[in-house]
Amino acid sequence: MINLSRATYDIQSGTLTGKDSEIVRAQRTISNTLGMYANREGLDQATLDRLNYRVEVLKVDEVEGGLQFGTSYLYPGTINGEYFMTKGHYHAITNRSEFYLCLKGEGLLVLMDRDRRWWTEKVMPNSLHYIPGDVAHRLINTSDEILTVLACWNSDAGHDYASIEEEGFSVRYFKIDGKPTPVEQG
Ligand code: PAN
Ligand code: ZN
Repeated sequence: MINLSRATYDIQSGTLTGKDSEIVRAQRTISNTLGMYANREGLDQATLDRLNYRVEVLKVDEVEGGLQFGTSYLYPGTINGEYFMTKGHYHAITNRSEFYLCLKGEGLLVLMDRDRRWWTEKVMPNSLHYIPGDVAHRLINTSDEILTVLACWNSDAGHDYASIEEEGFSVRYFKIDGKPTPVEQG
């Protein structure tokens, strides 16, 4: 017997298609993510209502040995000069790793180890990024189009957002003279 696959994946657009019950879709507006930006002064309602990013993920059981697969769409823009970014996280099970593959757009993948040492990788169409365990990761969109990134990670990994909410990343990226510029944080 030949069965159909559980879902299809459009490698051009990142669109995941399958049963509604098997695909998790989530989105975050700027009002949901505002706390992570350095300067939150003077933002109007239209800015707060803008989409920061959205994700679609194929639902699988969160078991040891399982794999999760999904797409992140990070919108373009800045908040008082700081590029739109994802919240960023460590994995809750600290040794769990991940691949990112960029489909469209341009940006940076910010990585940070437990000693708060940071580095970045340039994200562009077809760039493939390996994120080792115990390394915090965040996408930054430095372009004028949506940054579309496929991700595959251990389904039991979990997301530790709290550490980043409390301590932040040790670098932020601002658009200064039109160019992505790192500003180190304490
Ligand atoms: C990605 C991220 C996705 C959204 O699938 O979850 O880009 O970013 P935040 O989770 O930081 O809000 C991933 O790294 N999964 O582990
Ligand atoms: Zn992750």
